Formats: sequence, structure tokens, C-alpha cells
Amino acid sequence: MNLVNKIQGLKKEKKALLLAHNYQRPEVQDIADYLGDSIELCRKAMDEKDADIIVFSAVDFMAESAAILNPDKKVLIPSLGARCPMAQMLTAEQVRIWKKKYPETPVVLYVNTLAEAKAECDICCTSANAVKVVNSLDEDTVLFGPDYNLAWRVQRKTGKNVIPIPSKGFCPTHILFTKGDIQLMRDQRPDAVIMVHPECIPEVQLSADFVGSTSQMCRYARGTSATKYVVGTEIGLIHRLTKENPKKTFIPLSDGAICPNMKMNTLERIFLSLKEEKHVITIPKSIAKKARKALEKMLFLL
Ligand code: 5XR
Ligand code: SF4
Repeated sequence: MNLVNKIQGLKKEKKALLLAHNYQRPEVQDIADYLGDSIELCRKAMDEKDADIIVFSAVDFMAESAAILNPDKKVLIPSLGARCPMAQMLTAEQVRIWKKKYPETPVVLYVNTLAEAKAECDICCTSANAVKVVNSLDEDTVLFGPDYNLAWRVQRKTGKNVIPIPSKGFCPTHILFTKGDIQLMRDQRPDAVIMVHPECIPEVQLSADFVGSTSQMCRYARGTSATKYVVGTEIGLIHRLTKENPKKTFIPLSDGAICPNMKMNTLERIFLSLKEEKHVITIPKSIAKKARKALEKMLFLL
């Protein structure tokens, strides 16, 4: 029996759900029960009342959110090493220090943070809803972290004073795109629509045709009549876009846009994860409770 069949068999036997982020390897995307951004996947996990086990094929903070929002399910991450470097850029202790400095200012944290940091914030956001979340607050000044580039976008779209914490948090994969990459594509593919992620640097965002999260890019490509798209995000998304829109062409803005952490989840690791029921995500109750509040505040807003 091949690996795929073995995984399918174990999934059935153990009442397990396989959830894969849009940046997962093509072969992983192809066998997932659902594909999406982290919050879409967390919602799927919440909807699937019959599942006992969730295999969350993504990086650490995403599996943590799923565990926080699904306390009755066993949430597994296939690769312990799949850790988002951006999430490491803002610790809970650092958030506490910023809060002392700005005691009256609400703290909005991108879901790309660890549970401990989330527990210190007022509300979470994703790259899809950050503007909406900040607009929902009464205050005109907010602390926002850890992504500096997303903070820049939120400031621009809301007109509020958005203080980035830390001052320059970033995604190592998305900051690699340059304005030069976009200019090259404009020359080579003048008829293509250029989409980029808000984790890209400001000048890249300003020279693109569309800026959005992975879920927003999927919706945009489906609902727009253009037939060629340049995609400025992790290349994993190209597989999904191509599958969902077989008559359209998707070109990576750069072939090098790979998140090595996302790619750690191989079929072998997913198989072992299911077979041995590892690695279980556990979050201390007191932290989970506070982080859950911040996540739910965001979910109720949508
Ligand atoms: O982790 C990422 O860089 C991906 C992404 C996305 O657009 O899917 O930015 N994830 C965030 O929006 C968090 C929620 O999924
Ligand atoms: Fe983290 Fe960037 Fe990878 Fe997303 S793409 S998981 S933000 S390193």
C-alpha cells in the first residue's frame, strides 16, 4: 500500500481530519480534507464535530490556534521543527513591556504569534481582516505586531496611529520580493495581474495590482476575468490556484519564495503523525483561556 492510501486508511480508522495550509507541498494539499489559511482551517476543525484528531499540516502558531479553539480534540503537528520565524520575533514578555510603555493603548496581534503572546493581547487579526479589526476599535492609536509590513498597510488603510511591535518584525519569505521583481514581470508579462501578500515590503505592495492574504488571493483569482496572474506569496499557493482555475495561468513572482518551515510537512511525516499520534499540541490552561478570548473576539467580528 502506498503512503497516500495508508494515510487515508488511518484517517478513517482514527476519525482524523487532515487540514493543510495553502503553503503546503502539492502532494499534501492533494490529500487534505480542507485547504485554507489558518483561521479558515480552525473554523473547519470547529465545524467537524465528529473528528477526534486534527492533523494540522502547517506551522506551530497555526496548530496552536487550532488547539486553543478545539479543546476537545487532539491536535497534532506533523513536524515539531515547523516553526514560523515571524512568530518568534515577539515574545509574551516583550508584549508586556510594550503594554507598560503604552498602558491605555489596545494591543492587536497578528495570528502569527505564539499562544503566550496572544494571551497578552486584546484582539487577534489575520492578514485578511487586520484592517477591519483595527477599525473596530474605538482608539486611534494601537500597538500592532509582529509584522511591520502588515502594520504599515493597516496604518495606511485605517488612518490610525499604528505602532509596530517590535519595530521591524517580518516574514523572511515575503520580504525577499523586491520592486525590481515586479518591474521585471511588468516587462515580461504585461497582460498579467500582479497580486502580492501584505507581508511584502511597502514598495512591493504599492506597485502591485492587488494586495491580499492567501484566502483573498484565491477569491480574487476566482472572481476576476483576467487569465494571467503573477503571485507574490509563498509558491505553495500556485498549486491551489492552478487546480481551482484550470483555464487560468499563475506565475510565481519569484521561484525562490519558499517557506522552509511550511515545507517540512512531508507525506512521511504526516503518516507518522497519524500513526503514532504525535506531536500533540498542549497549551497551559491559563494561557489557552486568555488566547482564546483574543481569537474569539476576532472571530465574532467577522
Ligand atoms: O503565514 C502566512 O504567511 C500565511 C497567511 C495567509 O495569508 O494565509 O498570511 N496567514 C495569515 O493570514 C494567518 C492566517 O491564516
Ligand atoms: Fe511564517 Fe512567513 Fe512562513 Fe508564514 S510564510 S509561516 S509568516 S515564515
